[in-house]
Amino acid sequence: MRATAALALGAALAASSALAAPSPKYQYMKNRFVSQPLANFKADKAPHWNTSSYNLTQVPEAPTVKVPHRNIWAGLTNAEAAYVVAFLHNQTELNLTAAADAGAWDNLISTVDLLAPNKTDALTFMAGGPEPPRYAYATIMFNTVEEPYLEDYIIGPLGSPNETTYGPYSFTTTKGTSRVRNFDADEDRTYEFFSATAATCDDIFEDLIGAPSGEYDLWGIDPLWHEEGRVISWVGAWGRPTSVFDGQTLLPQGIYMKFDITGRDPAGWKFLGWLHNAVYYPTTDDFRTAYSKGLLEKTTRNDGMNSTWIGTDRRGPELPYDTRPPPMQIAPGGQRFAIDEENSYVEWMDFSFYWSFRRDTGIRLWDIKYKGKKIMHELGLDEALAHYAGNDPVQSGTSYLDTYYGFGPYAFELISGYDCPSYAKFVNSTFHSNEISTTHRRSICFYEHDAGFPMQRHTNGQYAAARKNTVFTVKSVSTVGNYDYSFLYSFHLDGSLSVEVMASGYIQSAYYAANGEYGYHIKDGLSGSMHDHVLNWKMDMDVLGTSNTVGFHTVSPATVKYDWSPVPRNTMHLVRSELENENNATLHWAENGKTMVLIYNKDEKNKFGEERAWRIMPHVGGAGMYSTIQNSSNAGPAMNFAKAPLFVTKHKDSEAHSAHPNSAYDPFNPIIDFSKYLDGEDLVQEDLVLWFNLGMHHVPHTGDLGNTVHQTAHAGIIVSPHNYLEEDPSSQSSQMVRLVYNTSTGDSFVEEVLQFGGQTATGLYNLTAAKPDYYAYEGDVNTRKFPYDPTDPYDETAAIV
Ligand SMILES: [Cu+2]
Repeated sequence: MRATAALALGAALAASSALAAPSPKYQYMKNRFVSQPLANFKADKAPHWNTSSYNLTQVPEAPTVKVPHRNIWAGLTNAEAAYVVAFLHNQTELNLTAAADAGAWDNLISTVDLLAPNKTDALTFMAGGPEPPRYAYATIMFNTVEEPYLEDYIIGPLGSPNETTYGPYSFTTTKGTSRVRNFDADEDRTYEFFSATAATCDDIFEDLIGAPSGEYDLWGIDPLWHEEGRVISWVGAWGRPTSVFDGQTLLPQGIYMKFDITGRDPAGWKFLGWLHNAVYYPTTDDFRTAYSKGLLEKTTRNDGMNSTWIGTDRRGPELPYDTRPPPMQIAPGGQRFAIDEENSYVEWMDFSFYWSFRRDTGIRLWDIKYKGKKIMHELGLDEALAHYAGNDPVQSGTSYLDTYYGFGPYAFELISGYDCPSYAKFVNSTFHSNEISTTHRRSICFYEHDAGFPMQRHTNGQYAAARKNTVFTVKSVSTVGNYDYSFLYSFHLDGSLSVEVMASGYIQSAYYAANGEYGYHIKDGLSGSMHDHVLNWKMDMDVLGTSNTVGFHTVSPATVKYDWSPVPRNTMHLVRSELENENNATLHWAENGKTMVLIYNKDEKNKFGEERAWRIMPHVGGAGMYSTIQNSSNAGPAMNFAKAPLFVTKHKDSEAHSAHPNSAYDPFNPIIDFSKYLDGEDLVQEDLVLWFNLGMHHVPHTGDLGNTVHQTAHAGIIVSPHNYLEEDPSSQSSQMVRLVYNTSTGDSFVEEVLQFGGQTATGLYNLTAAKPDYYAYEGDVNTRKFPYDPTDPYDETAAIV
């Protein structure tokens, strides 16, 4: 009986809901199509609005701008780099050999770059004080000794030859010196040792993996290990692609060798064993005996050297209609931002900033202003960790600290129409290594693009309104060996600034045998090798001055007794707190996104009494990533910057970067140990620096073949004004529309279209002009610095792997 009644009641409800469709609760919305017209508010309409169509034949010239002050962060000019190199060669005690002639036992200059002025000096200059003198630093490799090392030297002031001095540079280290041991100074000879050892088992190589060892490349762990005072290298055999596609990192072969390469005398080096299919053989005799007894299991070969799957060309059935040209972006109004290219300065809408380019970390932004007020002094990458794991020692022993290789040398020309729209403004970048200055043409791009969704929209019975969401982006891409990292800095009309990194290119993979715990089996003989990417940025914010505080506004559940309610109510409220000192400044994004992280000057409140703040938050790619491994056997304290999503420190000129590229030489004695920056200093109303990490936990799956795709290998952070202005600044944009409905008839046809001066392009567009000329690529420009002859540059396009 009860069941029947329930069914009857359900049927009644269903009938009722069918009759009464969902409707808004607001009375106004229920009477959406009113017979009585409401006042159609158009008071803001100014007579000067020109909503005419835009004539494509009259695209204006690109705006130009004169830099407000000299770019004190601009990289060394070729002449400055040449001067520094010549100056150092004149210092006989350094005993330098020209890099082009240097062997394993010669001292040489490896890198020359600008030593960016201390913030203290930069702020003095921007306040009208003296311009800071320019200094360079050079990393010198001292190889003439039994214990080779690298050390940074400071050289300057530049431009005043009589005053120029030099000396070891240690000011921005935590170690007290930039000197670091190089345990791999004889890599050419160690490779000979590896090869000769492998060749002793060529017959086994041939039987197991189809060719003698000389057909394979041997490389492995990075950084090198130290075991009981000995320097250890593990190498594995990697297939050599026979095509142009350099997918070697997809071709591990499953044979590994362990070496002791301590010291510089090859007589002291030792071969320590073989590893195959998770079985370790301490001697070649052991390995050979096992082989001859048939105890070596023949595992599936990873034979892709000549296969299309390691390539990137199109394959598989064509997709429907996919050969037709897809939608594309054009810029019919021409360039809507102003650049001073010579001084590396740009203005877009209410933003302005300078940029620079470094060998170690690529593009860097300086003195970022919004609406005439500084919001950041410095924004740039400091280090990128890729920490692998695996059943084999090569994957287990790989923790790339990529600034060791540098992002500057691998920031090649961008692909117009793919990396950046063809209408982008492309500029060059230059770095100075091995006494050669190399310019990568068109390796940084600036462009506006449509976000694909409006910044704002609203409709009601009387109007429909929406605002364009045009984004301004600065981008560069570095192909560091197998991986391609895209770096994007984007500026938005609501005042937001976002930082994104995307990864593509070839994964570094593992041989599949016994690796199931460390990755997916993704191809015959191949396993994806799980790894963490953690990329660390320095973001030196100055919000309405340099006295800043980090606040946490947490959305928190609460039970509250109100006067107007007889019983307590379960609700939520906003709980405010502040970050007091560096002891608590290792921050994690709160679960459920409940805590807003704000930075503000407590003395600068808006007229409602709220701090004029900027909010920093994860943007794309989920919550902030940080390293799974907190106490790495590979990278030690050199990766202390990677252990949490966000840190806050008190600015010090001596704490310029979170990492040093040469720490990778000896990561357990890092030149910069970031954890030492967190030493308890007060953080309330101080000059604060935020250090955030972006990255991904990358467990490659079949979709990573042939290349990882940007779609999911994408992480970003965004900084947005938060009670900083009195309302949304994107309402200033002319690029919006309001459709005014004619309500007098009760119909919703459009009576008027308001465009607020924002012009719309019409007419014919020459798409041929928007088509990139891919044959225009000219390669790098290289200038040898020692001996230096600016009239006689020589060309040598560098290989990238
Ligand atoms: Cu990856």
